[in-house]
Amino acid sequence: MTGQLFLNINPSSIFDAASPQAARIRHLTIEFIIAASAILILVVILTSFISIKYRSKRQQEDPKQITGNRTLEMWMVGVPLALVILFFFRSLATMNAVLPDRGNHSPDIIITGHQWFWEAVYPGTTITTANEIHLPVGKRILMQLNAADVIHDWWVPALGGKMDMIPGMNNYLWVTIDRPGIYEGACSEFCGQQHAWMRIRVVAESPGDYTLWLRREAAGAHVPQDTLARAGAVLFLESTCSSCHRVKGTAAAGLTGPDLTHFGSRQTMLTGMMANDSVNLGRWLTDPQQVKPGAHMPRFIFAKDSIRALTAYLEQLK
Ligand code: HEC
Ligand SMILES: [Cu+2]
Repeated sequence: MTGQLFLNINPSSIFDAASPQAARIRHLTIEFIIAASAILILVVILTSFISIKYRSKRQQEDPKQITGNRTLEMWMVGVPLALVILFFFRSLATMNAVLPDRGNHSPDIIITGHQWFWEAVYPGTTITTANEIHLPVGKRILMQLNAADVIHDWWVPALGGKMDMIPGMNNYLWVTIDRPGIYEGACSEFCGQQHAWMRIRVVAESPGDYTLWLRREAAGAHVPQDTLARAGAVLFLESTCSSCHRVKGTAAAGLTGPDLTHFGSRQTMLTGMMANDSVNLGRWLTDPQQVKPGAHMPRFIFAKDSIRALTAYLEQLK
């Protein structure tokens, strides 16, 4: 997979629900599909029947014209109306089940949409990370969603509903993930030039694995030992990378770009655009605008050796 530029995405489907919230939405969707299919079939049968039975025949007068048929009209209005009312209440019930009141529950994770990356903060810990969102299975999690710049929208179909992320406003989603796995989704509100690559990757882990992950994430950044990576660490601070990126435990404390404290432990980079490996990292550092046009990271003019040093440093940030 080295240097693979564009990763395939397997957007999880609402039909592979991996949470009770998503299962409720799937249930409602199936009810909808059944009702809509029944209507479609009825309409097709009636239309075909009428167009065959009453097709124009030679030397035939117009058939008898009917105007006004109260019984028929009551059915024609009543059935669709009953369906609309039924689905109105079914949708309300689903919304209440999927998005119950928060009460005084405080969020378990705060996710902020940025052009074009996801920032994740874990309240009660010192952890801030980006792009790959780790969550435990089997626990009812309250996600707080907001945005730093423009409107984004969180949607991982296998895990439940869609929710807008709006600057200056907090929205919430509940999720209880049934089984470990990687669940993919995408930003679902057009948010600018790189919206299409603003993918979501949720890594759902067993409680044991999740606790281990939390422990690793809470630790400061790995201190590079070899000369190359050490040179990279110096370059990172000198080249102003640190004004946009944070590497916990170093002087780099920038907040406008993704947190890179444990960047080396991520499997993908740039919101799932590509595999996180030295080839792609080299490409990105050589010319971010060529890899992801419009990305809010400037192009630096680096010698090849500097790219190698920065890459070595970043890869060691496990
Ligand atoms: C002006 C702010 C800014 C500066 C300076 C900057 N970056 Fe970035 N960087 C960003 C932003 C914003 C992104 C997210 C881009 C995207 O995905 O659209 C990013 C993404 C990255 C990523 C990918 C992170 C991920 O989670 O996929 C790496 C690695 C990175 N930058 C390294 C560097 C290095 C090394 C330097 C210094 C040579 C640097 N950056 C300088 C803003 C900046
Ligand atoms: Cu977005």
